[in-house]
Amino acid sequence: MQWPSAIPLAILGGAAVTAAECTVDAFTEILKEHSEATINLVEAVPANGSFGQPETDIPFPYNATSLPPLCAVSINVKSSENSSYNFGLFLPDTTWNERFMTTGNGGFGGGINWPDMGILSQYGFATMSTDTGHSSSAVDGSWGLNSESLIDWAHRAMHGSIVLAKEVVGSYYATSDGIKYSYYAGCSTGGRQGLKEIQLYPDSFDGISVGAPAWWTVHLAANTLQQGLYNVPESDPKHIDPSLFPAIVAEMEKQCDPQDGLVDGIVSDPYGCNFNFEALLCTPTSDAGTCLTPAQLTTIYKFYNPWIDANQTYLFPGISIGTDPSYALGSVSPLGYGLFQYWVYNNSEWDYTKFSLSDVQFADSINPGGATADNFDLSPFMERGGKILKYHGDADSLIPTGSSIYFYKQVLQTLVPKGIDVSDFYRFFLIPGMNHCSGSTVAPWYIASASQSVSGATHSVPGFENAEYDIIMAMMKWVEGGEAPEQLIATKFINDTATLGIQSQRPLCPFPEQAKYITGDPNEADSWECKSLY
Ligand SMILES: *[C@@H]1O[C@H](CO)[C@@H](O)[C@H](O)[C@H]1NC(C)=O
Ligand SMILES: *[C@@H]1O[C@H](CO)[C@@H](O)[C@H](O)[C@H]1NC(C)=O
Ligand SMILES: *[C@@H]1O[C@H](CO)[C@@H](O)[C@H](O)[C@H]1NC(C)=O
Ligand SMILES: *[C@@H]1O[C@H](CO)[C@@H](O)[C@H](O)[C@H]1NC(C)=O
Ligand SMILES: *[C@@H]1O[C@H](CO)[C@@H](O)[C@H](O)[C@H]1NC(C)=O
Ligand SMILES: *[C@@H]1O[C@H](CO)[C@@H](O)[C@H](O)[C@H]1NC(C)=O
Ligand SMILES: [Ca+2]
Repeated sequence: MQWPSAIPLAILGGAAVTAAECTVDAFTEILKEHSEATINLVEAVPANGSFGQPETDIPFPYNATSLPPLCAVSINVKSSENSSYNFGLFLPDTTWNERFMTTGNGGFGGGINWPDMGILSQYGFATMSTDTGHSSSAVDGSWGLNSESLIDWAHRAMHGSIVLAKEVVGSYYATSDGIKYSYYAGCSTGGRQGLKEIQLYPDSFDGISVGAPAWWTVHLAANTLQQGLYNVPESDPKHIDPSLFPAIVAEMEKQCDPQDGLVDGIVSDPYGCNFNFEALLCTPTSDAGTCLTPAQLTTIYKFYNPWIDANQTYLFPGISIGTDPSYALGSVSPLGYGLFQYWVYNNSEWDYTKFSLSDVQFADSINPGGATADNFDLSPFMERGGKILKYHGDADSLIPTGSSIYFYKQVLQTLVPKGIDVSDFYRFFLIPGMNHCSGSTVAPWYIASASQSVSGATHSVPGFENAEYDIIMAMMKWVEGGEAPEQLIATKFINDTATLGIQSQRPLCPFPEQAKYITGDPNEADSWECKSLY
């Protein structure tokens, strides 16, 4: 099947389908065999309508807007004696594209991701998101004192929601062949959820798009805690006041921006940059407030290098060079110690200042909820024809970019010896300059993935609604058309507002290739080429 490089949206929308009524009665009938399931709500949303639960949905306290006409549904499912989870569905009316799309969550948050569902429903997908079995903000892990809720968050709510949602979607629409393709798009915890699902249940999806996956649950939290502890107490000579952070980033940009071949305000090759840390040291003539003492430099060394503990135990990669340390060094985050307090020691008073390697080893032995997505043998997913598109911002201050590189290399080490060409089903794109899941002041970052949005657009990349620019469409083209993406083009709109026009576009290349500037206007994608550096 030959796919045009621009897939008209009309191809994505299927033939007009008819659907059941958007009423509680209709869904009661659909769910009649499921005593574990209860209907929370069924609401018909008109064209250009808005839907959400802003008063109660803690991580997503705003509505999906500009919606196509659809049926919004929420269902509660009992998962054990002591736990239940909810999932939401957006079921587009006649614009259904005969495909199913699941999206994910962020941090430790519990809530249905109506906003991302809304964006994805614009393509015509029947979309689903689960609250993962609890209601909380992204940094609150206290609900994990209930071990059943922990299992729900780790994988049970996601899988149970997928299975039941597919059944509901199949019954709701009167088509003979049901759901044609099933997809997933999520970032951060959403990235972990997608990887975990295909590791446990390779048949759930035909394709997944996962960003900045928080896949190494225990080590990620341990590292977040460890990084915060590098910079406390404030009385310690090693402490770096946040007012010094801009000077640190500036020195990294000064040295590493040019080393990638183009001075453009973007450190595009943080791993290839030979950064001279000692340039940060104060000299007798330095301006105070722009440089570091030797004690402070050790903090910066630790932060930007892998965490390797006693007996050469590799714990986690460091933050990539050029990344703003404000998030991870600026405070000790509950995303770090919360896991230990509530999920490992079941003690909200556990003193995280005494944290050490033995705590990580104990947490590893518990593996709370079974959340960690570390089964690197992805061959069952490959064998059923599944495709993975993964991406990670090179300036991610929340989840070190290196953890995605580490995962990719672990998959290679598992599958290459079996004679598998990993690029046949798994491609991984670093996004230079992008922070966690989205955003950069100068770099092109927008690829219309989950957890990304720009103002002035309902979905996709306005003016470029095709598989070269839009990761959702790239995934569909790979799965349905058999054509793998050789690159993706990221976009930076002026002020991240689509209606203001394009500031710059640039290719993202499958790891370990990198985009190198060739000639012409650096803001134009075709002035760049993907090159293999290794
Ligand atoms: C859609 O709704 C918004 C907000 O209610 C409104 O400003 C806009 O004019 C509507 N657009 C159309 C095409 O009806
Ligand atoms: C959000 O959607 C809900 C459900 O349709 C609606 O009741 C509410 O008015 C909306 N809120 C806003 C701010 O649009
Ligand atoms: C679940 O509830 C039962 C009965 O209330 C209780 O005995 C048990 O300890 C609870 N389990 C958990 C993990 O909370
Ligand atoms: C390091 O290895 C030694 C020898 O096997 C062992 O006794 C020690 O407990 C290890 N240290 C840690 C922190 O795991
Ligand atoms: C905390 O509870 C979990 C079950 O939720 C259990 O696996 C773990 O061993 C407990 N931790 C301690 C220190 O007792
Ligand atoms: C973009 O935002 C900046 C800062 O808010 C503002 O000064 C500038 O006028 C905006 N540009 C456009 C084209 O709106
Ligand atoms: Ca550069």
